[in-house]
Amino acid sequence: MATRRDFIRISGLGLGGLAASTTSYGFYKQLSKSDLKPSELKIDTTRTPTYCEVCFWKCAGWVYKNEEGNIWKVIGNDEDQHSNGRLCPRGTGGPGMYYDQDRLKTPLIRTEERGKQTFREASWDEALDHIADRMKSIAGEFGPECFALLTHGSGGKYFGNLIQAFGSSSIAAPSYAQCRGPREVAFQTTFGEGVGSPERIDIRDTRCLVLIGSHLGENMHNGQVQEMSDAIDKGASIITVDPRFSIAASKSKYWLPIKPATDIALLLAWIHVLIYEESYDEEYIEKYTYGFEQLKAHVKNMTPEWAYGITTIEPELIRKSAKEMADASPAVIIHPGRHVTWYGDDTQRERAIAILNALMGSWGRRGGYYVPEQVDVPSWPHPPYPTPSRTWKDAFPDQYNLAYETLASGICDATIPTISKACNFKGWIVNGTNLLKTIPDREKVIEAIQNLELMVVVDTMPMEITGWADVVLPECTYLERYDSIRVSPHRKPAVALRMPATEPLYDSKPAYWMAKELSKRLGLEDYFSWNSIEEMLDWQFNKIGTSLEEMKRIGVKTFERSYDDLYYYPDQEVEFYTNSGKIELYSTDLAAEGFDPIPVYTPHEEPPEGFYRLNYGRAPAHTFSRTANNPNLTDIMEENTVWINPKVARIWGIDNGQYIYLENQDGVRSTFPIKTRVTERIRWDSVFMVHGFGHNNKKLSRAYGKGASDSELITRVHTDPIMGGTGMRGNFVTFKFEPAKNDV
Ligand SMILES: Nc1nc2c(c(=O)[nH]1)N[C@H]1C(S)=C(S)[C@@H](COP(=O)(O)OP(=O)(O)OC[C@H]3O[C@@H](n4cnc5c(=O)[nH]c(N)nc54)[C@H](O)[C@@H]3O)O[C@H]1N2
Ligand SMILES: Nc1nc2c(c(=O)[nH]1)N[C@H]1C(S)=C(S)[C@@H](COP(=O)(O)OP(=O)(O)OC[C@H]3O[C@@H](n4cnc5c(=O)[nH]c(N)nc54)[C@H](O)[C@@H]3O)O[C@H]1N2
Ligand code: SF4
Ligand SMILES: [Mo]
Repeated sequence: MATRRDFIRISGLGLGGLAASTTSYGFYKQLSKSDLKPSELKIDTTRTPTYCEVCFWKCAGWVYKNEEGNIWKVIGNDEDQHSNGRLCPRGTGGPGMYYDQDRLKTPLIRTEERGKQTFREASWDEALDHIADRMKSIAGEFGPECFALLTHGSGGKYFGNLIQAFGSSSIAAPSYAQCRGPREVAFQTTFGEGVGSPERIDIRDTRCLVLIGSHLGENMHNGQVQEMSDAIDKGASIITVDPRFSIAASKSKYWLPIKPATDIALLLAWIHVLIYEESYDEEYIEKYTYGFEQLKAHVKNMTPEWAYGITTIEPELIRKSAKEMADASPAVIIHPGRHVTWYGDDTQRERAIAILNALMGSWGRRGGYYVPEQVDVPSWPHPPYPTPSRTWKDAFPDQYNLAYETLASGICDATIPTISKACNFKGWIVNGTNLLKTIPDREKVIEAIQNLELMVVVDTMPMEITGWADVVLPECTYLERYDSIRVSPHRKPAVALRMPATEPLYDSKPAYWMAKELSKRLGLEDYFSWNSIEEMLDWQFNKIGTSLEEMKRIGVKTFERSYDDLYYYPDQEVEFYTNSGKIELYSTDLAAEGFDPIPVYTPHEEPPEGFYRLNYGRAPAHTFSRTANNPNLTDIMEENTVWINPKVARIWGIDNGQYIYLENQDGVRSTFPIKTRVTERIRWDSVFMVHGFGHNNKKLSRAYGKGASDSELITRVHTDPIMGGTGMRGNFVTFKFEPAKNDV
């Protein structure tokens, strides 16, 4: 591997800026409007609207300042369908991002001094001139198509406009190939539409919610967690399929502690029971679906007894849980999940989930899947974007034809000349995504980075990815900036405004400002012809019947639906956007691409002797790696633990609370030790840890060395042949009691 770039620990740099207040606040309590005592706040007009950036649920809220004018707290906006006026603990702790004194404070440019690579502080003019010059000269040699944008989060919209104006359409978010891509493809090939975010599931009115892996309660996607708790209060039953006794499992009528990697067998057995016991929705199947007879023949022998041998779930439990769903139908949701890139056959597993929902007649029904609506906000007028002569897809001829979004991992592969021939990227703009922790196979990500002529990283914190950048641009936090309008689909169409509650600290700037400034230097100013962000937002709001002034007052505006069509009417004629115009139980798209048109169970590799499957997930107080240094959230949870079954702990002589190292099947040992949590809540064949910990940058003063990183142990990736999702749960670890030799 080339080693042109050294990882630079951002240290002692950019500390000259204004010092932030380090007051520590207790933000964990869920606050609602009624908690605010009037004496503590002068009047409502001191509040400014925002939507949260601590995760991608994007809850709308209000930011309050204290009497000194410092940010005091954020609470939910009562009008908002995502939050219903309440933020989750992470959103409540959001001001910690603003107050974090480890923030990036000034632009940085990589330079070489006496043979050692380092960053030097730069002015914005210098940094932006440098980027524009490099972009022009690299594009002159390789074409503008050799630039890609890797982005996650709101400010990415403006860099997206910039890179398209420049001449490239390669824009990718890790939320597709590393997260929900297989689910979207599975639902598109079945129902002709994806699930989207927030998911179009009517948990509020459901009578039975089936969670396959989805660990709501640890996964704190706000509106969903609230609706699940309301549904339970109203008597809905929960069925959880999870090798771990999750928070959701503890609220469930049935917990199915499945052997990991065998879910497709369980799903097929459920389909078998529903069809052969005739408890599916016959009318719905008759009217709306295509391929029922093929499906019926396909699952003929896939009995609960067959699945028992694979999944370890008792046949009786499979039958009882199937009956529970059927009794509730159509007000039943087999949850599609969100982070579904597990084993490489994920599109097929998600297809089985989609089919099960179709058999229950829950798509388009109250308590099942509703029909969402979204406001159509026009873009500020600009000249047409040039048509790129190549994209990331050229590196994968005849592959991943059903991937409707760009693969972040695909861009990575297409940056390494040995892997791809037709499309090599030479420049990346990376905005709001910590790729080294996010895209699996860290070594490969580094190899791709080493092949770049230019990597610009836009971030708020000195994360792993910033250490590999050529230029680092410090973005101000979501509490200090305007951003693109939030237009997520929901039961009712709605928009939300994010505006600055205060001036940016240090020399940080918003993404829209950076993109516009770069456009001037690249001769692309026609694409950013607004004079100010306020002008653009006001124009956009005017087009949909509101104004910036009104939005500043209300934060969220909810519109009525154009039609009363949240659910299908009885007997409604529906044309689905599939080849057959029907819900495809048998997928014609998959058949045409040479894949199984109906899901098939294939066994996955088992852990070798002395190894355990590495399972990972979320914790209520953290989001990925982005919150690991947040002063408010580290107060609640400062490190992750590794869950180990007591039987296994006994064999190894491991005590609860002891620090150990994990080593994977490829000999990669965790850089840092991790504390054990010996618990019956995990099956003996797996261990579990929360993603996002084990940071190795000393400049993250709270996160450095706290816990271990699942990402570094995920060196084996099982790529989904249908859409290129990166299956990450096929890695196995064993226990070690010493650090690796070359680590200190
Ligand atoms: N607090 C918090 N909430 C978040 C996030 C966060 O960072 N923090 N991130 C958000 C995002 S972007 C996403 S995508 C979601 C992810 O959240 P989900 O989509 O809910 O999670 P997954 O990672 O798919 O699933 C994790 C669960 O799957 C179980 N599991 C592991 N292997 C198997 C298996 O083989 N079969 C079955 N049935 N279960 C298995 C694990 O034990 C764990 O309980 O969370 C969202 N919500
Ligand atoms: N091993 C492993 N890999 C995973 C997952 C896993 O569970 N385990 N989960 C997968 C899933 S579901 C997802 S969705 C992805 C998530 O992947 P990412 O979104 O890349 O997750 P983070 O690690 O939070 O990285 C976010 C980066 O954005 C920066 N940031 C935060 N706020 C701002 C801001 O306002 N502006 C800018 N410019 N930057 C900001 C943070 O400092 C951080 O560097 O990861 C995927 N990859
Ligand atoms: S769910 Fe929590 S972290 Fe995510 S946007 Fe809402 S309040 Fe913020
Ligand atoms: Mo995700």
